[in-house]
Amino acid sequence: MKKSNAQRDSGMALVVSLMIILLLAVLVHRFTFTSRVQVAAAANLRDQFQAECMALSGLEAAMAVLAMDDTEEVDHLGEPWALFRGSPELSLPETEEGGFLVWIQDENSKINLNRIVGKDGTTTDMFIRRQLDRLLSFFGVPSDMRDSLLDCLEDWIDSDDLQKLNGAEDQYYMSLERPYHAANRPLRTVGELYLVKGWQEVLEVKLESGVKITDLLTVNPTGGRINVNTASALVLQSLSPEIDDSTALQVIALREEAPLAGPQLLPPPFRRGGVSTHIQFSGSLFLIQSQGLFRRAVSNAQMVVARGVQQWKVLARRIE
Ligand SMILES: [Ca+2]
Ligand SMILES: [Ca+2]
Repeated sequence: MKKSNAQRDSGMALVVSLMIILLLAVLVHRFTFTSRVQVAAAANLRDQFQAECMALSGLEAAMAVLAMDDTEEVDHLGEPWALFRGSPELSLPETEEGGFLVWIQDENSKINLNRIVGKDGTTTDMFIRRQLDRLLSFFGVPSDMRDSLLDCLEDWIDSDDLQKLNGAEDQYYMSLERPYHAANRPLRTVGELYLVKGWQEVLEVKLESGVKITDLLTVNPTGGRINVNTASALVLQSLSPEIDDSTALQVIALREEAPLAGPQLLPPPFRRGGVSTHIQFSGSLFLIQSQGLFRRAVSNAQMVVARGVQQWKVLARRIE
């Protein structure tokens, strides 16, 4: 039996209506989805902003704790700045309040990499070179490789383009698959060592204690002296081949009894020529690391501050 025209038309109308409804349903769904994504993105952005504010608050709180330190001639690990951790009780994820975790480190507890090259930009500071050489040996780097790593480090920092015996200048770096220039200036971050020939491997070495070599190095302008009240046993040992691990532990036991204010109580190797002019008993530069947390958002901030006359000076500040 043939369908009448009217029946055919109403069938078509039904199909068209269904298609329109389907199209509308798809559009509404898309619109709702986009709105939901936008709402979630806005919430994430808000949480991230809150986390950043928390990280910045951490820096300010740390500055306040440092400013309370009224013994600038002695800085040790029992002082409030060294023990300050921020507000860990508030830092649990999913809390409305959020919080910040803070670590303050004395940069004079670390070896200053940039000091291996003198202020003139070309000469070698043999004390720092030997100190770095010993530190590398503690991380299991063999002698010939240490020579090469230190030559490459000097070439990277020194202003000239003259390659040392085992070093590397532009000639090497520009021949790489992804070429780049030697910096020919002081390092700006410890992480820059990854660009220096041969260093990547040693940067990834972790001692049993969990310590990495980068934990013991700085590029901040400390002046190069080591604070014996805050330096780790490895950094103390790096000062001289005469300081073995038992001598370093002896110093740590001494300073735990009472902070050291001068060289009088230190074992003899610390009081000899070269070493005595490379140690101090306080910190001049401090690194503040702050982690802000809000719900699931995390933000990291860093600040380097120098102790000046009656006030602290901010040398660098970075938020990630
Ligand atoms: Ca102090
Ligand atoms: Ca150079």
